[in-house]
Amino acid sequence: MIDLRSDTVTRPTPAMRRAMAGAEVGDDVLGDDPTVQALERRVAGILGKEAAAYMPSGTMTNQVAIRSHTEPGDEIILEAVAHSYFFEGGGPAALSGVSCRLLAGERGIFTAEQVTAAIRPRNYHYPVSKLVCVENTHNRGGGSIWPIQTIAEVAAAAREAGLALHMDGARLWNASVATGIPEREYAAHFDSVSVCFSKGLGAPVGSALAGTAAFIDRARRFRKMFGGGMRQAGIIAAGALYALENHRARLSEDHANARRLAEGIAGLPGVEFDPATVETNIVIFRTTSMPPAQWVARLKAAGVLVLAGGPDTVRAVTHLDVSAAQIDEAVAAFRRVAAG
Ligand code: TLP
Repeated sequence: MIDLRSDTVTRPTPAMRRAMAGAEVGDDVLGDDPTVQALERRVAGILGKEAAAYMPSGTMTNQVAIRSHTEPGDEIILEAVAHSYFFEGGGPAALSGVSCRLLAGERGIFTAEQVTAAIRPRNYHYPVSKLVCVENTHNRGGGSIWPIQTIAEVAAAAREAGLALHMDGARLWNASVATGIPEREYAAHFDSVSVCFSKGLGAPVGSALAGTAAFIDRARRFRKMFGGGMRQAGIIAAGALYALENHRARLSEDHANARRLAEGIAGLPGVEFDPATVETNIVIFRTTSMPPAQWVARLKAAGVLVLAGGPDTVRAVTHLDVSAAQIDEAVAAFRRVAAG
């Protein structure tokens, strides 16, 4: 099976497993796991932030960030199909008691004007606008990369009104590798940034939230409250640290493979999308010949796993466990399925 469902499906490499097996550990809730601490320092350094906290998932880093920036009754501004709103189980309402003001983005990207228009006037009839969230790369936008200029404009609009900014950088690594813009340059526009080790980087578990020391101190309280205080977490943090040092630059191979897939399947009967929109490792196409579930089932029978992304879309994601040769096999399977 060629598994293109997500870049979350990767398995730790033998070298990563060795790093994990040999990791020094302590009790991280008591603050003495040296490997977790090394990972947190390294992430904070890469992102140019004072501090970082390791957490079990990207969902938790986003939800802890939202909770740490807000109080119940506040409002956050984010894109209509942002992961934090669309795919995190209603977390903002349940865990932070905030309402979500949704902006319609273009492949997940919105403008400063949209932010300004969405910010509530200071009047006690309204919720208090507190936070703007940006997802870079944008998952449902097809792995789209936010132009740094647009980020700067959105940040300026938010700051002018006294709002904080959070970046869901689950795939920030992909954006940086694709553009050559260092992670810290993107991060400089945000008060907090979450990054994932368990997607393109290929570690088995974990994400980190970065920000000022005071912000991360507050976030650690909510991490504990949400059940994310882990004990000998150095075992998994070692995999994350290994992934960070060894699997970042190679993301360009995943991007090349995504383009190879996109060019191979664009124009097939029933497949509609512009392959030029594929900027990183996510390929999303509209299905016109049969419903997405049928594409998924037929591709599976042909040896390729993908996910239905919406009422008329299918998603394929490249990652370190898929080679260029397997992409060619996947394209051949797509051709067979498209031909009926
Ligand atoms: N995305 C997963 C699914 O949940 C859809 C995937 O397969 O792409 N932010 C972004 C932008 C994400 O894409 C994801 C996961 C998360 C946060 C959450 O990360 P986890 O799965 O670690 O909670």
